[in-house]
Amino acid sequence: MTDEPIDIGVLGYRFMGKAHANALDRLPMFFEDAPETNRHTVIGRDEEALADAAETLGFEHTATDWCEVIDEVDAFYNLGPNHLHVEPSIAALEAGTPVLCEKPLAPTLAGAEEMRDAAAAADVPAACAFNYRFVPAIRYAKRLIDAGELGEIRQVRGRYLQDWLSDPEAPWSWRNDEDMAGSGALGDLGAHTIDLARFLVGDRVSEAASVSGHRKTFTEERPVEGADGETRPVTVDDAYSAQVEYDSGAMATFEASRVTEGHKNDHTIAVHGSEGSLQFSLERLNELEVMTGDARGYETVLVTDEDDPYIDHWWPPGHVIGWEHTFVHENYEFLTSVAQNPTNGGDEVGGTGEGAEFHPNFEDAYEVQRVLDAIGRSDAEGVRVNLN
Ligand code: SOE
Repeated sequence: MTDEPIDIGVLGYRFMGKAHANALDRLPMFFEDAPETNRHTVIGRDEEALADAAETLGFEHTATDWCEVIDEVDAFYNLGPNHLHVEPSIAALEAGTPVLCEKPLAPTLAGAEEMRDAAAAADVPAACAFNYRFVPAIRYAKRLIDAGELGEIRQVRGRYLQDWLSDPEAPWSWRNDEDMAGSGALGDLGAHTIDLARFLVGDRVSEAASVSGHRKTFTEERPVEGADGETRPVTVDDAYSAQVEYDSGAMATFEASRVTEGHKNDHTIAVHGSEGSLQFSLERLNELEVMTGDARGYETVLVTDEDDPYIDHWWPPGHVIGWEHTFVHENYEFLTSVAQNPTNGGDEVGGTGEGAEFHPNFEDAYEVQRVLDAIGRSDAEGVRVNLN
């Protein structure tokens, strides 16, 4: 592992910028073996806002052109809107700079394919930030599934429900625009669930073989904030639902919505096998509901023991952790893979968690994007889409 601090350049400084900067701040305090990092440059368009962000988030420099940064830093974090994922990430990889890109990988399948190919050619870590893989209870669930505790996997049910677009007067943003976002609830939220299902049961059910999907836009126009009376069209879905059949014959149902009254950040996934079931809800992220063996119902397992994934890094066992910790774990794994990469002076052995090869990588995220794309096509064409 290289001893030099990893210089990080970050494109974007709002929600995800803060989540990752917070993670970088926590790492040396709680993860003693995490590589040292240096918040080098924050990139954006508005110089005044950038200066504020640099101060608040602890970056040394600001830049308005990502082209000038990708070669200067040891890791490039692409936290911009989805339409900015493709070109800067590929350019960074071509410059030999490891990339951590927010999800979904790209607005379109073609963009995701280009990114996957660039990552395959680059030989440096290329990570997609599906942060829910780093919830301790999710990793605990994967251990149970991998150990065969649920038997043969038959069904997965996943939903991600929010309500922040429920009000038709909620302002328009890039997340409502197909060119910038690619899709709505489908890519923004559904990508998380489809990735999580793949993470949990992918080794047992393989990839999605066929998909049918449905998307719906309930509010066609939204007001532009600060522009009296002006509206812009909503060109993405407010909600989607889908049915997936995996190569193994296992089936999944997925849904997400940004207009579900009464649900704030309700990401729930359940896995049912021939010998047991488990279910997880993000709103109770320290818990896992498990039913195995001869049990006649679910047992609530509090995943806060010192043997549970990542828990020994935090507080004395039994103390709960939160949403922001998923970003700390994700950064820990990604930065370890960067430090261990031979092209960065690392030795490619040892490591923590997943080891030197970081997952979810661009290949994983491309597989998710194939499912997103198939759901979109199924809805547009009114047919079931085969993926094999
Ligand atoms: C959307 O509301 C959003 O912020 C997503 O973009 C994130 O990926 C999700 O984790 C929380 O909700």
